[in-house]
Amino acid sequence: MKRILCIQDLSTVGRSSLAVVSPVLSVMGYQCCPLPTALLSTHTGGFAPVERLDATGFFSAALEAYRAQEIAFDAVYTGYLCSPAQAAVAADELRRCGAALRVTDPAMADNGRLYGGFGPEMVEAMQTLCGEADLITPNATEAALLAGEQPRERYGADEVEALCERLAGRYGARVVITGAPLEGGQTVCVGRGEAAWEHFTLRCSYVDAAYPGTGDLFCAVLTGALMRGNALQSAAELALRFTENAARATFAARRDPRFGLEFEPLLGELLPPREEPSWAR
Ligand code: PXL
Repeated sequence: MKRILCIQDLSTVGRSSLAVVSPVLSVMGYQCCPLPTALLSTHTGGFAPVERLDATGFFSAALEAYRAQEIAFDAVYTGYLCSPAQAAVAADELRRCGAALRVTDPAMADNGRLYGGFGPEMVEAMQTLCGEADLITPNATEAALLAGEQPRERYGADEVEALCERLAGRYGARVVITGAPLEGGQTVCVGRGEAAWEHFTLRCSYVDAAYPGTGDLFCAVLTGALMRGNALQSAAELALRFTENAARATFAARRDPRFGLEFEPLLGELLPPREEPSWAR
């Protein structure tokens, strides 16, 4: 069974980061090794007060412990990190790990703004981290920041594709930009693989609410699908449709958006394709 090291925070309430990524990767048939970089009572997208326990010392010591025992991972996946110092530890791990797939979800901003507590140093640290990854999955705001540009409210379809291209060139990585708002109201997910045939634009509809942790859900499904051997576009298609369905169901149920996407009833859709039992062959 493939083993995936997931480096991000554990926020108990609100469905983000490890609380989303662990169940998704487990149901997809992987051993998820959740390495918390911090413990939080909730994510920071709307709850207050937020209780936090920084675990920078712990998570870098845990990485040392794995190395000392030569515990290897098939993939290493980094998500929300609490500080530039944590991003530097994560970058060092990506550099040294030797995993076949290194995914960085540069979770630091959305809707044109950095998340609370982050400044330009966090953008710089994420830029360095992205330079060590094979795949990066910024939303439209993060994509602009990673390119050293001002986030914009709306893009033309060609402009998102060009932004994606600039990121692929700058970071030498495959890129999937999510949630890019187009002029005219549509939203797209744009991908750049290694070859031109891997380039794609997928369209989706958005519900009229914002759920923290949506990007985490998308990236977890994308990572799991890639590890099944899917091409970038079909992996992104699965991740997009799963996320879209979870958003629709959550919106229809009129949940408090701070609690995130109610994806649990849909998890069965992510089970690995079943092999026929030997007696049926
Ligand atoms: O990736 C979303 C996320 C993860 N973790 C924490 C957050 C957020 C978004 O607000 O606050 C702690």
